[in-house]
Amino acid sequence: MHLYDSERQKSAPIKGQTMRSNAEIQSQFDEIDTDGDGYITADELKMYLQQNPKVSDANAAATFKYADENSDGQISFEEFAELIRK
Ligand SMILES: [Ca+2]
Ligand SMILES: [Ca+2]
Repeated sequence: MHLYDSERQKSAPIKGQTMRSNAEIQSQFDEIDTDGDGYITADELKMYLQQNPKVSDANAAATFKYADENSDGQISFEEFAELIRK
């Protein structure tokens, strides 16, 4: 799962799966939330996205801004789930 790719390719959901279970979303959330505090920070998202070296800092920052709907500087599980389901 690549957040940045999925955002760019909205019209082509990965393997046709538009719905994911909460358990799948939770496990991915936990993978990104490396310090386990229940929120994804810009740094955590960037580290995760840049496992793919093609993702630039600007792209990571744009993805974070897009996901952080209430602009409090962190992505809650609810915001993350929204992002995945879009
Ligand atoms: Ca965290
Ligand atoms: Ca937020």
